[in-house]
Amino acid sequence: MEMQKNLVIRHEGNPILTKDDIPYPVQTVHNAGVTKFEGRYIMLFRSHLDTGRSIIGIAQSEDGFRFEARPEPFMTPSKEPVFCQYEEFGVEDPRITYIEDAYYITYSAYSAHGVRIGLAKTTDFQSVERVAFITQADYRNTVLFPEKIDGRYAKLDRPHSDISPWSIWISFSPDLRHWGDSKLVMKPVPYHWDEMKIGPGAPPIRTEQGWLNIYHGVFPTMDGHVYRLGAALHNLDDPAEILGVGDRWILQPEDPWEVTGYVHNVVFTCGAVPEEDGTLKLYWGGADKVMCAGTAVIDELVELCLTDSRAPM
Ligand code: BMA
Repeated sequence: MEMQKNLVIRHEGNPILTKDDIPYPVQTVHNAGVTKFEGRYIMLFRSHLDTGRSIIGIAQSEDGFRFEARPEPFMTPSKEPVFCQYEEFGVEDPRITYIEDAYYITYSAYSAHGVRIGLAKTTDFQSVERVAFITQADYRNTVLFPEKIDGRYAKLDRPHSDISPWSIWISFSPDLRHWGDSKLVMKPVPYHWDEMKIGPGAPPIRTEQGWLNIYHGVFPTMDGHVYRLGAALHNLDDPAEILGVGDRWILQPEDPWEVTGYVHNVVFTCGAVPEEDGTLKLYWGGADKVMCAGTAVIDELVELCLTDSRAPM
């Protein structure tokens, strides 16, 4: 059998950001959203405090690999009504999408009422404004498409369920606040690396063949759960239609800081940056403790989805 090519090439400087690089006390640096802003890379990263609750910090970089954290966090649980009521236990896993003229941040808001998704907005990465909660409880992993599709905004997310394995859904909105027309688009597959649950990872990336969705999938073992990353391709004009889901994972925990950490055996992405040369910078949290980066060729990920596919459900 031919050796399979690694689709994601790890950066030799991994981990690229750890708690030792943060100028205030944190226990972890992980699950970061990343985007380009005024020629630089901006990273919004999650950190556990020693209370076990999370906040979101900000770092910037010239090359996308060497990041410098700012002295203050970017988002901490809101003190303002109505937001304070749903963020008391922390803010987690930010994803950033540039739409029209602003950067939108979707994040998980934790409270005694469950986990739901908040939408915040910035134009300068100095100040940030909460817009609305865009789901009820219990939802996680919401990613926004970077443009309107057929006149509407679109998002993917992952509701919780007692009946079905946790799966990826799509919804649409006229204004980013009110969402509907929800539809299931992709489910875990039994006895497959993503059999237990799946969720969106990086915000979808436009390619000529479709929207590239880098998602996470979880496999249960006797030694706990293993989080890996995979790729799916959605129809450009009708993203509720999946054109293909790569049968094999594109990244699994292998480096020591992915295998051992705060939660072992986890690679978890909240962001990827497409470059003009057709490559992608992919960012992931290693073992819920450190930030890692790698590169991939976008066409190779698309090809995986189209030529080596498993059924979307
Ligand atoms: C998920 C989320 C992620 C985390 C992952 C692995 O359920 O809590 O934030 O990275 O588990 O622990």
